[in-house]
Amino acid sequence: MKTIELIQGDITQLNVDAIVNAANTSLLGGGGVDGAIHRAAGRELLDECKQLNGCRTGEAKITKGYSLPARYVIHTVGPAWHGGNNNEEMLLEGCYKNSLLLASKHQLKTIAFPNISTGVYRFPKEKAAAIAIATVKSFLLDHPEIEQVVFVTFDQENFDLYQALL
Ligand code: AR6
Repeated sequence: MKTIELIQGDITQLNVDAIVNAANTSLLGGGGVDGAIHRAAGRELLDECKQLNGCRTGEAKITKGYSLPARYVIHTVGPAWHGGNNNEEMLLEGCYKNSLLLASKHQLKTIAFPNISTGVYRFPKEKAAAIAIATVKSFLLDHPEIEQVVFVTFDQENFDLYQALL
C-alpha cells in the first residue's frame, strides 16, 4: 500500500478522515486554504472554532468537518517566515508532528496536508517541502496506525518540488 501520496488540487474536495488547515492563531478564518476550508465546511465550523480559544504557532487543534467530505479538520498554525532565525523550521516541523499526533489520538487513518506556511506566510517552498516530507516519513516509521498521508499541492512550483523530493 502507498502510505504517502502526492496530488495537486483543492484540499477541500478530499474524502479523507482529516484535512489539515493552515490557520492563524485566532482560528477564526482567513484567506488562502483557510478561507477555502471555512467556505466549504460552512458556518458551523467557525462556531466550533470560536470555542477553541485559538492555537499557538506549531501546535494543532481538531474540529469536525461539517459540510466537507473530510470528517475532521485539524487546524495548525504555521510560522510566518522572518528570515529563518526565529525558530521557523522547528515550528513548521511541529505543525506536521502535532497534526499527526492528533490524528493518531483520534484513531484517524487518512490525513491530507496543504503546504503549510508557503502562501501568505512566505516560508521558502523548497525548505518547507523538505521539512514536511522528512517529518511525515519519520512519524510514519513509529506510527503504523496512520495508513495514508496525502500531500496536496495547489501551485505548480510546490507540486514539482514535492514530486522531486518524494
Ligand atoms: N487547497 C490546497 N492548497 C491550497 C488551497 C486549497 N484550496 N488554497 C491555497 N492553497 P496559505 P499560510 C495553498 O496562504 O502560508 C491565511 O489567511 C497555497 O497555494 O493558505 O500558512 C491564514 O488564516 C499555499 O501553497 O497559508 C493565515 O493567516 C498553501 O496552501 C495565513 O493565511 C498555504 O498558503 C497562513 O498562511
